[in-house]
Amino acid sequence: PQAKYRKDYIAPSHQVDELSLTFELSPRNTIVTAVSKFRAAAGASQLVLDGVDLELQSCQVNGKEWHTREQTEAKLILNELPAEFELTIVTHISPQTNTSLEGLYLSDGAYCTQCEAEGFRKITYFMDRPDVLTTYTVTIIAETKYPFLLSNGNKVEEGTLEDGRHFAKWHDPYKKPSYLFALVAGSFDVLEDTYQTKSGREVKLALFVDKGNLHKAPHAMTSLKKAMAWDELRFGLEYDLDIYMIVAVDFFNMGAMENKGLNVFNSACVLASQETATDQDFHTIESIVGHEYFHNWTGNRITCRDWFQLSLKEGLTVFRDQEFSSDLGSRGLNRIDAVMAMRTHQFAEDSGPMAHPIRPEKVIEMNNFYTVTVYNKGAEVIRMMHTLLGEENFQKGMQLYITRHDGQAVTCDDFVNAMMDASGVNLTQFKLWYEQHGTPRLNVVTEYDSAAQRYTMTVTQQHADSDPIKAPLHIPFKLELLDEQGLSIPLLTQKGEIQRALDITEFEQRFEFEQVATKPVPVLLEDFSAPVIMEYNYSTDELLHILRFARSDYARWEAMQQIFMIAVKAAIDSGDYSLDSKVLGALSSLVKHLKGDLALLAELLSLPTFDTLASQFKTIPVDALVNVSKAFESQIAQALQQDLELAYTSSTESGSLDAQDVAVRAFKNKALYYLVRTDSTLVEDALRTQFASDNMTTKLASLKAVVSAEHEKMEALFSEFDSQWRHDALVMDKWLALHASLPNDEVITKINTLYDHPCFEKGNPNRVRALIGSFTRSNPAQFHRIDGKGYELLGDLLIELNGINPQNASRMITPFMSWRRYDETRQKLMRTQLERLASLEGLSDDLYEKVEKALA
Ligand code: BAL
Ligand code: ZN
Repeated sequence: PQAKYRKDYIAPSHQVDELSLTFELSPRNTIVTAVSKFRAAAGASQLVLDGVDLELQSCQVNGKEWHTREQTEAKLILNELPAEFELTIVTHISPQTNTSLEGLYLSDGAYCTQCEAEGFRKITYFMDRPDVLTTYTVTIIAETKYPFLLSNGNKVEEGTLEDGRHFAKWHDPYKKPSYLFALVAGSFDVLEDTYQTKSGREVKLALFVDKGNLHKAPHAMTSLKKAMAWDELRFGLEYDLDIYMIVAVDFFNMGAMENKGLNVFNSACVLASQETATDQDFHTIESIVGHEYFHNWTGNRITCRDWFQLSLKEGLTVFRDQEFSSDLGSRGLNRIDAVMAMRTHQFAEDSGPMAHPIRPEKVIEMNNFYTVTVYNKGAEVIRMMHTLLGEENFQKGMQLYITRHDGQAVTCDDFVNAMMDASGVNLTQFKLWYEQHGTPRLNVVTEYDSAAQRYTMTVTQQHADSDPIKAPLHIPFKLELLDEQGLSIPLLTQKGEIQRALDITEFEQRFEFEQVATKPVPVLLEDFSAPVIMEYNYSTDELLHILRFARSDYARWEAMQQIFMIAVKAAIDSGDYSLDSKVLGALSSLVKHLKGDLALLAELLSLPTFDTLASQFKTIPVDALVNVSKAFESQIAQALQQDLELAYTSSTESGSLDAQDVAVRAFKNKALYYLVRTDSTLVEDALRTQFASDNMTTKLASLKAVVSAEHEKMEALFSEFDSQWRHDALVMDKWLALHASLPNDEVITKINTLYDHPCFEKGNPNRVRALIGSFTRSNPAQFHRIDGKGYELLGDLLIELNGINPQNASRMITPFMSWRRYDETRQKLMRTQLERLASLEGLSDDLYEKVEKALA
C-alpha cells in the first residue's frame, strides 16, 4: 500500500459544477448513474477518478462513450478531455455483499450509506476528496417494500413508475464534498417534530427507527432540539435546511455520521428508554446527537481541504459537544469524562507506534486516523485556544472563521489564523500543537520564602524523544493556590494579577507570586488546562487538602486520583498492599457527609482505570496492578461498609432522568459495587430489588456488582437477563460485555461459546465491540493472561474480521499496539499474533498500516 503525505497536497484538476445521481436499488445489482459537469482548472486534459469494487458499465463524455481511458483497481483515468464537459458514468454495485459497511450496503434489510472518509468511491467513480464541492440531485428508485427513500437536502419530487416501483428525488442546495452524501431506503417507524429557529423559520425534524422502536426515539429527538437551541444561543449558529433527518441503523462502523440534512446513526447512539438504556447511554446519545448536529457548521458548511486536516472539524466539534454537555449538565463531571478518555486511550496512543500529531503528516488508510488523538486531543487543543482567548474573543474568532470560509474546504491553519486575527492574541507558537506528537511532560518545582512572602514556581517542559519538532510549546497553565484554611490566594505577580492562566512558552520558566502569607498548596494544571503529564511531588496530605478545598470539582477528583496513584505505586514498590488509613478516613468522611453532587462522589470513590495506572509505568506490571486494585477495593469496602450501608439506604430516587436522580443512582450503584465485596446483610436484598428494577441503570448495576465480585448469584442473574432481553440486541450487548469482564479463567471458553449465541454476529460491529472490545479493554487480567490465550482469541478474531470488515478489525487491534510496554513473555506472545497477521494473505490496508508500525 502507498502512503500519502500532507506535504504533497495538490489542488484538484477539475471543478464539478453539479452532480446528478440516479440509483436503481437492488441487493446484488444496484445501478448507479452519475451525471456531472466538469470544468478543468489550468488546462488539465486528464481526469483521475477514484472507484473501488465497481463494475463499470459505461463512461460517456458529452454523450459519447469515452475510449481514451485506463482503469486500475482503484482509479479510472480519462485522457484527452475538453476543458468543459458532461460526464455520464454507469456502474453496478452489490450492497448485499458489502460487509465493509462503507459505501452503499444493506443493514438488516435497509439500504444505507457511509461515505466518510473514502466510501463514496464504492458507489461511483468520482473525485472522492473533501475539496471537491458540488450540488447534488439524487433520484432513488426502489420497490415499494422500501417506503422511505431518503437523501440529502429537500425532497423535490416523488411518484410511482409503470413497473410498480416508486421513486423520490432530492436536491441539496448546499455544495458539499462526496463524503457528506447519504442515501437511505427502508421501512421505518418515524418520529416527527418541528423546530423554530431563532429567525423564525420552521424546520421539520424526522427520526427514522426500526419498526417497533418508536418508543425509544423521543430522547434523541429532545436532544436534537436542545442542540439546535444551544448552538443558536452559545455560537449564534442557526440550521439552514427545511428538514433535518436522523436514521438509526443496526450495522454501523462508527457512532454516527453527519451527512448534510440526513444523519445516519448507529442505533446504539439513538435508541433509549428507561427500561433498555442506562443513564450513561442517555448522556452519550445527547452528546452524539449534538455532535452530529454541530457538524452542520463545523464540518459541513466549512469542511476540510484534505483528510490530514480532519481535526479541523472533529477537534472543534468535539469541543463544541463537550461544551454543550457541560452547559446542560455538570461541567465537572464532563471534564472528568474528557480527561479519562485522554488518559485511558489518548496517552497510550501517543506513546505507541501509531503516535501522530492531531494533524497527521503521513497516512496509508484514512480510516485509521479517526483517532482519540485527532478527536480528543484535537478538542483539547481547541480548548487551550479557548483558555488563551477567553469566551468572548473565541466567539469573535468563530464568527470570523465562518464569515471568511463559509462554503469552503480549508485547513487547520485557516482556523487558527481566524482566531488570531479576531482576538489579537498571537498563536504562532501555539500552532506547534498541530505538528507535534507525544504527550509533553510538565515538571513543577516550588519554593516558598516566608520572609519575603513569595512563592516561586519553576516549570519545565519536556517532549517525547521521538518528537521531530524539538521546540517549546505554548501551554496555558491554570492553577489555584490554597492557603491553610483552604481559601484561594490571589495570583499576584510583578506584572499584575493572573486572571486566566500562566503562559508557558519556554523550556524552563520561573513564576513568582507575591503577598503569599503562608506556604500554599498549589492546584496545578487546574481543569487539565493542557493535555500534558504533570509531574509534581505532591504529598498525600497536600492532595487531601485539595480534595477538601479546591474550587474546581475536576481538581478535587484529580487529587483523589493522584492519591490512589501514589498508593498503588507505593504498594507495588513495597509489596505491602494496605491502603493508608488517612486515605480510607478521607473516603469515609466523604460518604458520611454525603453532600454535594452524588455523581461526583461516585467518581471520587473510583480507583483510576487499569490503563491510567498502567501509563505510570515503563513496563506495565499487569498482575501487580490487578491485584493491588482488587486489594484496595476490598479494603475500601470493608472500611466504609457501615457508611456505605447507611448512605445506600438513606439515598432515594424516583427513577426519573433528572440530574438529581441520575446522581443518586450513580452513587448507590458505586456503593453496591463495594458492598457486594463485604458480608453486608443488605446486599442480598439490594441485589434482588435492583435486578427487578425496570430502570436499566439500576438493574445492570446489580449484575455488574455480582460479576466483578464473582458473587454466587451471578449465573442465575445472567440467565434471567438473557430470557428477559434476548429480543433486544442492544440490551444484550450489555450482557455480552459483562460476560467478557468475568474475572476468572473460564472467560475465554465462555466467549467462544457466546460466539454461537443467537444474538451474536461477527459482521455487526456493535456485537464485536460489546464482547471482544470489552474483553480486551476491561478484563486486563484475562486478556493479558500469561498462557497467551487472551491474545490468541483476539488474533483469531482479527483474522476473521480482516475479511469481513477491515475497519472494525483495525479498531479492535488497538490493545496489541502497545505490546512493547509489557514484560518479555507477554511481548513475545503478542508479537506472535502480530506476525500471524503480517503474514496473512489479503491483509487489508487498514490492518497493514498498524501491523507494520507495531512491528517496526
Ligand atoms: N465524521 C464522522 C463521525 C463524526 O465524527 O461525527
Ligand atoms: Zn465528528
